[in-house]
Amino acid sequence: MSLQLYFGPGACSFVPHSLLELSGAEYEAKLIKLHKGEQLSEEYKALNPRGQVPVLVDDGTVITQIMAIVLHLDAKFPDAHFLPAGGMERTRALSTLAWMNNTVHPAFTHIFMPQKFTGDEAAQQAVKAQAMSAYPGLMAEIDALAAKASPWVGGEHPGALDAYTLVLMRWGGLVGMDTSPFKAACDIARRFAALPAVSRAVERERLQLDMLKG
Ligand SMILES: N[C@@H](CCC(=O)N[C@@H](CS)C(=O)NCC(=O)O)C(=O)O
Repeated sequence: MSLQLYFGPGACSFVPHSLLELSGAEYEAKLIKLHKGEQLSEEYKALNPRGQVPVLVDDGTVITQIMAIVLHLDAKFPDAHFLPAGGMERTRALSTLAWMNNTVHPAFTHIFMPQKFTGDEAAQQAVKAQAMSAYPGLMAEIDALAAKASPWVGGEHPGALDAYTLVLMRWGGLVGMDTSPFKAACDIARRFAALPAVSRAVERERLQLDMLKG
């Protein structure tokens, strides 16, 4: 078995990165420097023509998209319980994961990379401002989910929802949003980061968590 994960420090690829550490499996962590545009190199685009992280390569098969990668890892390492195993709990967890990936995450893409949406500089500021204004509502939803965690967002085991909570809360702090009202979500992020396996991913990515004020 050979596994490689292409990740960018601080990016959404932290989700599969932390899950791979939790799995205990051997894998190769391949650093892509997004700020240097390495994701746009010919070599990387031969792997993922969309020029994005994460990419998981499992025995030579390339898998992109967090939803697919998380489901793949969950099936590959069932004992790790990255998602609830079945029933309505699994359905709800998948619904939340999809919302984090297709709604909250792209809200940040509008803030980090408004140039993806318009070439007009004034319009870019408007795109950013609009996404910033959505933040408190989106974070309040994540915080409400975190407040019901027992003890993790997906239930008994730490997993994909906790990892995404950490990423999204951290991004909020990074772009100067006030994370202090979202105590339950910040608590999940800190507790997840402190797990010995996850802390290896945190250290490899050199993530600072001091922007989590809640
Ligand atoms: N829908 C994709 C989103 C991936 C994504 O947005 N990746 C970002 C990092 S968080 C990226 O690689 N950005 C670099 C770029 O677009 O140039 C997924 O779920 O994997």
